[in-house]
Amino acid sequence: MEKKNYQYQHTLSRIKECVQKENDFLITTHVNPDGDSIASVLLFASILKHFGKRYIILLDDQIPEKFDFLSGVNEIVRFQKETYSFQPRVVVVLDASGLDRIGKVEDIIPPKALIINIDHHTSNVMFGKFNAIAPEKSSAVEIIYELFVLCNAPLSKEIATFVYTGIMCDTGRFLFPNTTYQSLSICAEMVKYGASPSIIARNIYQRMSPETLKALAKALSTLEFHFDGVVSSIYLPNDILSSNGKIDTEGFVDHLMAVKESEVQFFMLEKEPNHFRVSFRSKEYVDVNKIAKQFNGGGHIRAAGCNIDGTVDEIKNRILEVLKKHLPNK
Ligand SMILES: [Mn+2]
Repeated sequence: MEKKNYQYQHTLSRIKECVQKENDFLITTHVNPDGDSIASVLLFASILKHFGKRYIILLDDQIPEKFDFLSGVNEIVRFQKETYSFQPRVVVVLDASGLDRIGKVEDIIPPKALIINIDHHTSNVMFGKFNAIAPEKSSAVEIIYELFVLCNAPLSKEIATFVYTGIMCDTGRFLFPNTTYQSLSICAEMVKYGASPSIIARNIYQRMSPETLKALAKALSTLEFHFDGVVSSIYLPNDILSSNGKIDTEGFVDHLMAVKESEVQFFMLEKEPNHFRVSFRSKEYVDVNKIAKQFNGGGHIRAAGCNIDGTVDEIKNRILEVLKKHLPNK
């Protein structure tokens, strides 16, 4: 453990040196960006600003509206087909377990670019020249905050807000087991520097569009329990999802955790007809990273995801088959 920790600290120092020495950075993160990934790109950009570096933040996805209160979010460029004249020397990939998670941005990485990989997913495949991977951390932003401190970059209310937001989102509002002494201490420190827990929570959790709440109601109406209630599932069909661009399904699966007996929860979102994004959660003993891996996905022990093609019933049955092997006495 100590050796691992030494390695991690050493990698952070090397990343700091790289940031000081190099110029022309491309910062990116995974598709379907969440609070942690958006906070991570903005926090990393603030380190580059501190050193006066040229950079671009490029994502193969739109930023959900609920994050529009984060300062600098307008700086994030959405990937489009046109070729970029900007040639990055360093590509910074945050909160992504593999390059396949960053979508089309992967295609424009120059072969000679240095890759910095900062992540907290157990399933990270170490694709960078520098890999600062710490699955014990609550979030990617927690790791980048350590780098931020190491770089002596100055804290402000805006930056404190990024860090608090990232940790709040990835700990499921401080409910998941990754809510640790360290993550809470950092959040307390951020509040000292001006981050407002109530304003942040209101921005992220209390601005849902009516269409999203209706879609949630629709998804919950598909609720099914399996294996005596140890597993529960919901789905949202594509016709509902595509009927309105304002539907944001992040966090839908978390509602299933409310039932005492439910250990594993999964949500099948039909992103395109017969193409599903599946999100898994678990509470205590099932490693859902392993379940998602069976379908070429991954993530964390308690939260993971994958893409599967087929009809909703086919997919559900395939998942239940795999889950059965991971449940005691089922
Ligand atoms: Mn994360």
